[in-house]
Amino acid sequence: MSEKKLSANEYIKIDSNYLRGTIVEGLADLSTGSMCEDDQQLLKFHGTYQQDDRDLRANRRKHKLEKAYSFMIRIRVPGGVATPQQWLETDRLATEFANGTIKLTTRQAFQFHGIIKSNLKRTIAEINQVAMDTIAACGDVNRNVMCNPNPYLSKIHAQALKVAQDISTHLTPQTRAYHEIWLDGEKVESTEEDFEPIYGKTYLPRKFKITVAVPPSNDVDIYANCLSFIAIVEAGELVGYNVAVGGGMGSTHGNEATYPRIADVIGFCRPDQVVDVAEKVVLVQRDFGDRTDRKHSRFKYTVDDYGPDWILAKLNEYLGYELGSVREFVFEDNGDRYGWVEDDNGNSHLTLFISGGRVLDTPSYPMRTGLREIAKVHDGDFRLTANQNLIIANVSPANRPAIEKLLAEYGIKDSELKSALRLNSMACVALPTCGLSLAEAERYLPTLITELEESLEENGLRHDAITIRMTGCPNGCARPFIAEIGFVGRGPAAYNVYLGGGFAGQRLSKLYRENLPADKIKPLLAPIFARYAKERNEGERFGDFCIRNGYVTATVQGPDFHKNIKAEAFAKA
Ligand code: SRM
Ligand code: SF4
Repeated sequence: MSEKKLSANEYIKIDSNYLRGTIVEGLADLSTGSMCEDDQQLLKFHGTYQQDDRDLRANRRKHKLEKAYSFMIRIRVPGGVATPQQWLETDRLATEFANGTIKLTTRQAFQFHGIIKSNLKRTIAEINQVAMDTIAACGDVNRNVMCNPNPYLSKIHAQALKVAQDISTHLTPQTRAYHEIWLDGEKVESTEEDFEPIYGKTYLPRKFKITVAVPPSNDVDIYANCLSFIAIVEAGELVGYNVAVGGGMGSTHGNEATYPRIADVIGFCRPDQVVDVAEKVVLVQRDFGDRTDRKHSRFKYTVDDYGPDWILAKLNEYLGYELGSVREFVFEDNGDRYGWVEDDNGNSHLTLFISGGRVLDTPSYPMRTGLREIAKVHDGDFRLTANQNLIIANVSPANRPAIEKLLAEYGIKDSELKSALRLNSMACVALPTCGLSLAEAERYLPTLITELEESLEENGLRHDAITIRMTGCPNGCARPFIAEIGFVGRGPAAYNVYLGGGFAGQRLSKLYRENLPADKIKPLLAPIFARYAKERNEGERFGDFCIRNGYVTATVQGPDFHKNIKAEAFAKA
């Protein structure tokens, strides 16, 4: 591997002087709305992506205009916890600089879309003024660390959140470039003055993702992450964490060397070892990840190339001590628990379904305004979930009537009004901002679910939770390959359909139909829903039912993923 030429991004990083590149000069050039190619790559490390409005592309081309360039900004929110003040500022910035919406992402972060170049610096600076930041929200570094977002429900959750925040802080890049470029920090004159103690000059081969989960909830989808810590509770006390490595979703149509992968649980560590373990796993990937081919550089491929046993041995060597044996744990689901719950302290928490994670006002549903008014009086905090939903958390008994009044006033409806299928749905951004999307997702899944709800109603399945996820391409940003029903965009209004994922996100789904036109989805699934209603075993989940009845077979993990699933799909078509 070392003989092969490094990928182009490696040289961009080496030459960037710790992520500076020519970003400052590029921002100053207002003759174009875009940045040069190399700086676009570096900007990701600073938490922003150059995009263009794909709905406007054809028209602008016709009129010989530059693409409608703008920037997406991702705000890191470790563990997904934000104060009411941070919510209000995010809301203000969405109006002032972005497209008037706030996107809650599948990794518990905020995103803005539609920021023009001349507003980029000011927006990032103002995000930092409310103690949030965007560094390492994207790029070849550790990303937003996810954590089960209900810490006040028990002391275990609070400990897990603390661990997630500690990992996040420890793995945040140290380069002063971020402060220099966006916050007018003091300029560093020579490379020697800057230093990345963990990452080094070339950072990681590719993005790296970490979660902390508290069973029985797998809402952070540990099996889809590079590294996860699974809290182990014995006799009511947190005794440590199982360590899982090598999960990931991204793949590319037609490139069978790329595939989604479920993480392996390889060991156990004490709470005080977690940050060290996280660092050393990152170092193993830094040193052994493939830097020659970005399609093969995620940690999941390092784990497959060397094998989980080798990874464990190397990790133990880097740690200087050995991980313990895996302890028992059970995950029951990977969804959110909707509605109000009360904790031991008498505070309440309300989980709200946010379709596609998009917080916006429509003429019939002024949700964003309602949440803004709630933030003005809220004495607790807001929690973003890994399912793109929102928890109004830690509402004191005294304040709950005021919050309830505002919820009613703005029609922020109870989740009970929605089908269990919808409440267990996720869609990635896709069109019009994502440059990689091949089909709609966020803008189409709600309509498709309305169609599917008709057959669920006919079969008495309205209250049966089934996980359903859609992405506009196989990068898998809404983790479709572990949903019970997954749709992955192939082209305009055409999707690969996957079935058989595990309800707790513990098993990959399998390809059931390839390149299916969107209008054929309901006719395809309606008969399966009908059989499921009649023939399922007691408590049997939809994904398990699909496997038991031969719609798909259970997944074979690893590099043969595509070969296996294709043979089956074609046999059935
Ligand atoms: Fe993602 C790239 C949006 C979670 C796998 N993802 C992108 C980009 C930045 C497109 C690009 O590179 O130009 C998308 C921006 C769209 C837009 O307009 O906003 C994008 N990803 C998202 C978000 C916003 C989806 C959402 O609707 O919530 C999620 C932001 C998470 C965050 O806050 O950090 C998001 N992306 C994920 C996840 C889920 C997760 O992390 O749990 C995955 C699958 C897990 C994984 O990483 O394996 C994911 N995104 C990818 C990939 C495939 C990586 C790979 O292994 O090949 C890409 C493409 C790439 O990196 O080259 C990608
Ligand atoms: Fe874009 Fe594909 Fe990710 Fe959806 S899955 S946001 S289309 S990269």
